[in-house]
Amino acid sequence: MFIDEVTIKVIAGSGGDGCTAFRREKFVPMGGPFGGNGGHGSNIIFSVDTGLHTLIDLHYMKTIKGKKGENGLGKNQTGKSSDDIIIKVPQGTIITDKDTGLIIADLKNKDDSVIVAKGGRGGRGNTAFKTLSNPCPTFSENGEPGETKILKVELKLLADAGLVGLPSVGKSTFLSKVTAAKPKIADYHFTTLSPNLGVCKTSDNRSFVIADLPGLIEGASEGLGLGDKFLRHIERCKVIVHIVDMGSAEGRDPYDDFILINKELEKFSDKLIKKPMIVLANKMDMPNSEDNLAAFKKKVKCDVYPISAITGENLSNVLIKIADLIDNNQDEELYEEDKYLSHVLYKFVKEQPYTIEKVDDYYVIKGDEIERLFKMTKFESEESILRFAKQLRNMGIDDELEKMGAKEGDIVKILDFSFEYRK
Ligand SMILES: Nc1nc2c(ncn2[C@@H]2O[C@H](COP(=O)(O)OP(=O)(O)OP(=O)(O)O)[C@@H](O)[C@H]2O)c(=O)[nH]1
Ligand SMILES: [Mg+2]
Repeated sequence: MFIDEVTIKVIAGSGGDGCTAFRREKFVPMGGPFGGNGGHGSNIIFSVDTGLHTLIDLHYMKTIKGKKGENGLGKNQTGKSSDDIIIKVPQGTIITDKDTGLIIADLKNKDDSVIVAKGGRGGRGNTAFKTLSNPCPTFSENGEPGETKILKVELKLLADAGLVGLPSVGKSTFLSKVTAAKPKIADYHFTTLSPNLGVCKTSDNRSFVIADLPGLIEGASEGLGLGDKFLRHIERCKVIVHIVDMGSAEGRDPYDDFILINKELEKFSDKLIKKPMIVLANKMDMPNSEDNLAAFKKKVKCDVYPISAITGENLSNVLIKIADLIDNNQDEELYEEDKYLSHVLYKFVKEQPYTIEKVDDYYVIKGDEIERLFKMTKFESEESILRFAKQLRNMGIDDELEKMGAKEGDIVKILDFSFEYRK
């Protein structure tokens, strides 16, 4: 099965918790704090594997979860960090954050990889909080939660040349003759249901990647047949190889076919039709093909290369022509469907520190920063609660509550925790 779009949830590992411990040794009086920091939680990384050509593995995963870092230990020992989770994806995978709509990465090179969700840092142990005014803190932090994101993962195959044409014109036969790929070939329409890739070597030792795509029909750009689902894979090809059937066994006029396909390409996106195109007149071994070719050549303005995919006639010459066209069209913009994709937008959305809303008689505080601080606080220690209260004050939450008319004893909620408001 060929899957080229997947929505998936990623939850990076939280940091390990910090440790509260004290030095107790026989001849060391007042040993002081001795608790180590937690380890880092696992990052979730997407990394290109050139052997993959579909997102099927992700399709079955649904959620990818990282591991928590190990907790800190006594004797100031730092917890072990968790290994990163590395997910292999095909070259040409584009990852978008569904909440912000920002593209996190466009993995177009064969060594590309990106952290899609960062693991949390380890919570600090009580040793880390030691100061002159507080030489023996009795609290430590929980680990930072790992980032959680909903990702849209899309695959836009990266091939140098894309084969287009009506069904049964011989696209798959061509691919099978010029590469080692073994696509299904048959005399009925829509034999090819998903793209096939092959690497082709020319007689002068150049190589390029060809994508064989399902056949296009009238209305393909609006979704008819296998439709627009596959046209987007052509968006990233440098060159379009347009195959026309000169045998006209089905009684079709090759010129009408040629115009029909071009119209669909243009309707899908005007960038497609501007791509360099090479026209191959196939099935030249058929009885009427010479006459058809002569008529066809009179009507079209571009060069037409006669071939027979079945007998192999003229194929090696044509490959040289395709390689030339690819080499002469290394201009990024021509085959980059969206300019912004060349500058990937990494996260720059400012997180909202907090919002306060009055719901019934409660004040509900929400926000990434405040919720993170909350999760990193261990509420079992008095000192740690006081520290949290101070952090709220420093963020201006106390002032904001007062402005909203909060009175002594009113209930304030953060996540599933409630406490009383005190001035
Ligand atoms: N005589 C002749 N038949 C050919 C030639 N190339 C392909 N065919 C035949 O045409 C039929 C369709 O070939 P495919 O390669 O499956 O065509 P396709 O364009 O990939 O078709 P779809 O995948 O359905 O879009 C098969 O029966 C092939 O044997 C050729 O050069 N000469
Ligand atoms: Mg085919």
